[in-house]
Amino acid sequence: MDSVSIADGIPQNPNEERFKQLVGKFRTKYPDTQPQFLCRAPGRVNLIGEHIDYCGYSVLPMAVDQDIIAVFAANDGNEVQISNTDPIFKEVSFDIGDFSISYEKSDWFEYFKCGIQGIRDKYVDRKLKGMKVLIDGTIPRSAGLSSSSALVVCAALATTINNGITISKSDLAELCAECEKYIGTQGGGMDQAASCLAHSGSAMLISFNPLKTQDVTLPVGCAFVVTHSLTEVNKAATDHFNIRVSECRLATQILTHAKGLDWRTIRKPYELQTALGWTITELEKFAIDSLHEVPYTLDEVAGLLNVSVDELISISLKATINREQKFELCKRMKHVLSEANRVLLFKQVCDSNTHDRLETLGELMNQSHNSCSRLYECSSRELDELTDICRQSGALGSRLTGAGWGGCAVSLVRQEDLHEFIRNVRDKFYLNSNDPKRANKADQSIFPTLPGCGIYAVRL
Ligand code: NG1
Ligand code: MG
Repeated sequence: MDSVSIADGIPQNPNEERFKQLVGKFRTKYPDTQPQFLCRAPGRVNLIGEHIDYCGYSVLPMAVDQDIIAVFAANDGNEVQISNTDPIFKEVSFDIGDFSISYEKSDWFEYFKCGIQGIRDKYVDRKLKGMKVLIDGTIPRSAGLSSSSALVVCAALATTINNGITISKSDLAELCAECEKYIGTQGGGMDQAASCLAHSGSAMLISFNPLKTQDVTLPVGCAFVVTHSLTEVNKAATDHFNIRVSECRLATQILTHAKGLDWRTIRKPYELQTALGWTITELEKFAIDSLHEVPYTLDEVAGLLNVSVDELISISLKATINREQKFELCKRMKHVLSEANRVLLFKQVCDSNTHDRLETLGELMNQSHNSCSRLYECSSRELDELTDICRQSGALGSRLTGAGWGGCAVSLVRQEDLHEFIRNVRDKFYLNSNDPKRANKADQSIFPTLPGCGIYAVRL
């Protein structure tokens, strides 16, 4: 089992100075307590495969250097005390055996509670110890780079270490994918798997049912650049994300029923594809032939499945669903199934030796963005503008990354064009726009990124 190993002492690495400073800050914050451990969980940038992990399909992200770090020590009693090096995040304390998670406000520490809850769920018979924790994060928030999952993973990891629990990285990833749902978003498992299982130097193909990762070597000569659109969306506080998850589920259930299979148990496109023994493309064709372009009402879906609207809500949706909600089933399936194919093609091209590899990867990324924007409708005016500017500035491909509706884009750029690309995008999107916020944030909003490593822990 590939469990999380704990190194003795702060390792010599590019983070060494930051680690030492954090340990110093912990001592200032909690003067009576010796810091015992440090653990770290990275964010990720998704190169391709958007909004398909929760449909059961493989995705292709890589971990980034930006991360969440926790320095911590056991408490004598049950109390968990958490503070953050950034003073905008308020401190809290609660009882490790008795707390609730509120997703109405989605405060930063609610994600930390999710991680602890995941460990409580798995190790129900253990009495967990309290801890004093100092958190430091460098992942921009609500930017599609998985700051939320990094915090959940970091919390779950700290809780295992604080209680002497050994867990494999895959189990930790799966547990965190489940417990992040306590915050209210019905995500797949991409972010937690990337954070737990990444290897430095490689992107990764993540497949689900069961969770598996394969390292993907990116072609020599390409660079990936992340650019922030400087608009944010809090997925836990809006319903865009969960509506998309519901649309994929309802579409699957209608198609499943049309094939005479059990729509109550088959809820993800991948499960239907497997049950039918079809290829992705065969399912895509069937979906396009079967689903109409006009959005569906709850009444219509319930009628197609021969149940009442109330029954449909209790089987497939949340009780809080707005009954007037319209569901775009055809467009969403077209995106999911074409995107699932693009991920496999992207992997194949990375593994091949063709001379035009970079152009092909770029083209797949552009197609992915188009599909996210037009079919999945998870882009934004700013992200469309930013990705256009990136393409005009020399990117071979550019797309939104993460859930979308704001946040970051990722672009594929030839190594030799990198500096000029950054200069052009900086001028066009940030400095010469009419928005002073963009000019002020230009420097922190563009960064090239290499595939980073996954979680690790240090005994101090
Ligand atoms: P971000 O970008 O971190 O909000 C979300 C989901 C992923 C995946 C992507 C879209 C969570 C924790 N993360 O990521 O599982 O569905 O959107 O591809 O819900
Ligand atoms: Mg997130």
